[in-house]
Amino acid sequence: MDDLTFPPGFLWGVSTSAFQIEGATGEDGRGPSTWDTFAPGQADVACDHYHRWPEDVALLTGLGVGAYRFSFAWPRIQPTGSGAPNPRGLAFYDRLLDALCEAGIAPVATLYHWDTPQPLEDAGGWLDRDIAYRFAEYASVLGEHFADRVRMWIPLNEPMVTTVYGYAIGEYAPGRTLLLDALPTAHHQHLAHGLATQALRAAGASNIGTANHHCPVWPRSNDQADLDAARHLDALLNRTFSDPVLLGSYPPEITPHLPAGHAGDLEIIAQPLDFYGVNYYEPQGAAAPGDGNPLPFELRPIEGFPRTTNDSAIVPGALYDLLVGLRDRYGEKLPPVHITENGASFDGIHDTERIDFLEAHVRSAHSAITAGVEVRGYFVWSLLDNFEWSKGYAPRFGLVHVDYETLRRTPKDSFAWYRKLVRS
Ligand code: GCO
Repeated sequence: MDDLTFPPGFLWGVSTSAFQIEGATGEDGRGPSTWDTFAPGQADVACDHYHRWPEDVALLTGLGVGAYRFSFAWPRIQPTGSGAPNPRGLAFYDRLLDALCEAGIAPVATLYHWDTPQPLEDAGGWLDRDIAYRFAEYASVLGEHFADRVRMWIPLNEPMVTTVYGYAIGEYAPGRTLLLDALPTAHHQHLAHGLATQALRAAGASNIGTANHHCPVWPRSNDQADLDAARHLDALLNRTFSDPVLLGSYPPEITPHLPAGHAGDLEIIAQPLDFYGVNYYEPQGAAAPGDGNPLPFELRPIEGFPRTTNDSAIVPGALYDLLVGLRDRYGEKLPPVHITENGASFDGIHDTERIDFLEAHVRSAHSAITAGVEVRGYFVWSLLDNFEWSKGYAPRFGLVHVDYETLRRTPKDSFAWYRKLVRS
């Protein structure tokens, strides 16, 4: 990759999330989350990061990254989702952040990566507007305690995935199958994002952005019916989650499904952002719906590309299209971009496929920079093999292999490759 030059100050990092790596789900006063309910016991140990974090910080140091994106577990900080913070929960992240700062690694904090405190879900979860106000209180707690050390803040990870996988099709916690009736959860997450951004700033935190999942939608053909279906799916997966925060509006395709009175919240939702975080994995195909389909589109697999062990199509060029597309759609309203997640699952320690995947995607991002998109950072998903949600531990996304019997960490070939890239 010696032929590529990145802008000065370009941030190279890696990402993880609390539920996927921490384990220790019953320790130090942590309360149950929706994922403990949805996948009982499955992440009780995970990578045991809760106890092995010093080793993991040493891995980050060895990797030489400038930044580490992690998430706070809401049920560690507020075991029931509201009220006074749990001191032992705060203390865990104090230890982690102090060690990162000492190692010269910028902490990039996600406030919510899907582990909703179960009592809040019992009260309606993201279907209930009240959760946005609970989230803002949680954000103030974190802002007041950690603003001195966290370098970049991301209120919610991938609200699209919570709405679609969590509430529309039930593949993720809390496992609801509401189809388009899930859309109020998008609005309440946006409101939570806006209120949390205000609360963080009021607590002295700066550098606040997003981590939105973007999934370029490819129509099956150029027939009008397929193009219309793709436009609908693109509204649902992408614009429903980027337009409100960047433009203060919703795409017309989805407004009939939003809560009454939602427009009054858009000013809070469209807080100015310091960066726009993009998570990219693969495009999604779409076609006109068949008879009896209650949705205005049908999902189609992307064909003709190699695939990861998690059955994702490998399409590096779509990252370029996505970045340039965001710039073209939002223009001046698009803040500087960070690629807050990109990665792939492959097996083995000698993971040439992962190196090829990452190299091709970094090149694609670089082409977008050359085309004038202000991309300021790139974060690999993930540091460690970890709990891949409904797929369990089979897909391996790490630069570091985890033996789930012994919890031993072994850097893969991709770790050495990334270290070299970061250093150069
Ligand atoms: C995400 C997810 C990660 C997944 C990763 C791989 O933010 O999409 O945060 O939790 O592990 O995407 O599927």
